[in-house]
Amino acid sequence: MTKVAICPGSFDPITYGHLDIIQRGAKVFDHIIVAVFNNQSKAPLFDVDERLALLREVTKDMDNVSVDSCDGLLMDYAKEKNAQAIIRGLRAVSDFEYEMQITSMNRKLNEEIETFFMMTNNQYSFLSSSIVKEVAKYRANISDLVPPPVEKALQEKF
Ligand code: COD
Repeated sequence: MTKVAICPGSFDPITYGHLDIIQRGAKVFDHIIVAVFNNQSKAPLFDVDERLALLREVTKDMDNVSVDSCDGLLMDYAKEKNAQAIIRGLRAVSDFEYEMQITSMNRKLNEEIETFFMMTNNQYSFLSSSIVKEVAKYRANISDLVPPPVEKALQEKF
């Protein structure tokens, strides 16, 4: 059976921290679907189409990774795609509480689909889309934080 995992997130925009989780997940699962959701608690800088375009660009050489977007519930989407798993990244203890909450709710919605957590690569443990946007606004060098197309897109936004 093909093992499919969904890597859900806001990806506003994708960083090297996200990319690291996607690449590592792609070594374990047959197929990874990177799914862009609008997180209601965050006001996005990039619209969904812009985020999708950046994700497609930076994952274009990964044969078993595809990119998609969804408006609804993650668990409904995972079922529709016949996915067996959700992949999430963990950076610090502060991520744990939030992840624990959404994973418990997701399991209540569909207990067939497992959530797998991957610890961040140490070099990206401080990295988040929010921090990248914050420093990009002040024209700081972000070339080691995001792939070149994302760096360019951020420069154009600010
Ligand atoms: N290193 C490792 N992992 C990282 C790093 C890093 N530096 N930065 C981010 N990550 C991980 C995050 O921990 C997360 O696992 C993933 O990458 C995506 O991160 P974000 O910040 O882009 O995405 P979130 O946390 O905003 O995504 C939240 C969802 C959109 C997944 C959530 O809101 C959702 O599931 N929405 C759909 C509606 C739904 O089903 N709601 C019910 C859930 S209770």
